Amino acid sequence: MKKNLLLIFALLLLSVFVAACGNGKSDTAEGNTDVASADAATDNGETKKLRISLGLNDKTPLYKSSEKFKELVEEKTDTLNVEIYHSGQIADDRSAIEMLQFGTLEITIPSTAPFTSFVPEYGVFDLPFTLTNTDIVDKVLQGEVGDALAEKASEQGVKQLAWWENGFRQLTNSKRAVEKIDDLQGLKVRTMENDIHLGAWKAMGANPTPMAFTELFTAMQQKTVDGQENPYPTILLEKYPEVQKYLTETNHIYSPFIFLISQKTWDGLTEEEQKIVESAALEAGEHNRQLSRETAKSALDELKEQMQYNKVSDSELEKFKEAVQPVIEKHKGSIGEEFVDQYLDAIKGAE
Ligand code: KDG
Repeated sequence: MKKNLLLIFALLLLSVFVAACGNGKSDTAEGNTDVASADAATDNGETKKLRISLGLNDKTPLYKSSEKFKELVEEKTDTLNVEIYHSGQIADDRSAIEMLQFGTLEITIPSTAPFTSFVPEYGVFDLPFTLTNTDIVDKVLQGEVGDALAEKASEQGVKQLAWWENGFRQLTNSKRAVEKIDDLQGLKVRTMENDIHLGAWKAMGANPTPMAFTELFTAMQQKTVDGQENPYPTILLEKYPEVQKYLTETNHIYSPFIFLISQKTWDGLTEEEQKIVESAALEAGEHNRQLSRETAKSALDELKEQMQYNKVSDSELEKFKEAVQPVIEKHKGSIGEEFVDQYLDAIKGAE
């Protein structure tokens, strides 16, 4: 009898001990980290952990430039430890941005499109056919418009440290070649979670569906969507030719990536650490733009071997531009008339 009581007591003690330790996993409402988010910011009291959440995989210029950022930071200080999580392992773009606001994640580098839910002014980049080449892009982003946007980001509890590059977006689909605007009729195109993209593809006759990047490949594989639009490096390196047959060069939008750090994380860094992190984000951004542009060229050559490629003629593209004009007019209001005019003037000034 005494033995049984002792056994029950030992089992009770064990169950209490296990419950107190937890499983080390923490599922935040927004994301899924395999480190307890409570102490994620510090490794062991001496170093601060900077986790970077990316939507793209570890073959892309975005990931390789994040490795460059890690190298630049860790060669300058041993008080910061950078960890890179790719393919949406921690969260999709919008959830990652919310985690930065809460301070449960340190860094994310999304396209600007999902960020417009937080700062509408970033929607200028979603106005189709406005940015037309990388020289103009660099002048606009490194000028007043770029600075004004970074300033607005800080009102949302995140700090934009640098402009990186996603690139000029192109269309792919599994149904048919898109030579003219009529070929878009009824095509189920996935768009980023952004009303301007949605409105633009509707205006061109497609049947668009907004979707997080993390769900895109499966949606194409299961034919829930016919197509999507992304820059050449993403199309190639995320293996879209496995599930898409047609590639159409449209250059309909230029997407920047924005290097965002949680304001809470930023405020927890020393002045010296802030200098190191900011200069690393800027230097890795220069590396990223160069790598992105080189990769876009080589990726197109490879994609032409794997997909049926066509470029929409300039005359036909005029019909695409005409179709989206009302969408641009409509969203001047949601973005802010004055800021859109400042953006369009900056483009004219850079031409
Ligand atoms: O990490 C960035 C991606 O999550 C995403 O922003 C890429 O352009 C993109 C898309 O189509 O969602």
